[in-house]
Amino acid sequence: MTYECISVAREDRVGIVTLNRPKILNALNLQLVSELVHELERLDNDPDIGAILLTGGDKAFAAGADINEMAEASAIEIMKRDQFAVWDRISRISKPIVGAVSGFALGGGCELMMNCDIVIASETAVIGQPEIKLGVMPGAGGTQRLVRAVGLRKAMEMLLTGEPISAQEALRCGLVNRVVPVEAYFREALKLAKQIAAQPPLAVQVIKKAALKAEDLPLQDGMDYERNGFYLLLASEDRREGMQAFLEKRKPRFTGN
Ligand code: CO8
Repeated sequence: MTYECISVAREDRVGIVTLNRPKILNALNLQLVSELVHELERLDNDPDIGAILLTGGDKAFAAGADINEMAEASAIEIMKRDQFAVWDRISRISKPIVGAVSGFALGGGCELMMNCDIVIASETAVIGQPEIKLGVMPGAGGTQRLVRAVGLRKAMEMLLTGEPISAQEALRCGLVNRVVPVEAYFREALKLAKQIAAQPPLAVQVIKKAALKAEDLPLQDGMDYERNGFYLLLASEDRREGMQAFLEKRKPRFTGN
């Protein structure tokens, strides 16, 4: 499939997806989201890929849903589009997604960033949920994921004022993992994605899934879930290889089995 709104590349075992509508600050139209989900699922099914890097441009990760596409549409038309059915598939990607975020990450852009498992931000990142200023509200997880990420009070302030926060503030409240100069954010994120992609693939996916369960499940249910994953990995060939390599003082060769 050829893409118009994203570009794709690959380095070692990392699939790199770049949002690519720079003139309009990577505003998320239906086509972009559909291409993005198609590519994420393709990478998820590719055994030669161990992690995904999702990025935009230096000026904008994504400035939100494409307002041109929403401005004239009726509520019923938007409901019938059921665009969230596609969107929700992003949260079912089983491989880790590292976000490399610079410039504007607003509205749907912030929601997309929150779908990343780890985020490296540039010092220039501006992050927020400005929907209230348009007379609407977040629709792709903004109220739910932001509260979980930064806590109720901080999220409430961001959601009700619509004012964005800086990269440093996002770091303080746990919304991003690391803030680096704009020249370095992509490189840092790629380095991290490569490090994860070199880990045993089964363990990576089972750990990601279990960690995400912590947001939904009561503690004991989460512990039970974790334990099942633990036993499952004990049955893997990579577990045998990992432990054998440790005992033989050599580098392990993981196969994903
Ligand atoms: N939609 C459409 N076009 C946009 C968007 C957008 N979200 N953001 C920027 N653009 C366009 C501008 O219209 C402008 O186009 P043109 O050159 O033709 O005039 C171009 O991008 C450059 O933008 P600016 O000239 O405004 O650049 P500035 O640096 O002056 O300002 C801002 C940058 C502050 C980011 C400003 O553009 C802005 O406020 N943008 C809108 C941000 C916003 O409100 N986002 C939330 C949208 S609603 C939403 O996301 C709901 C999510 C629901 C779920 C979505 C699932 C996909």
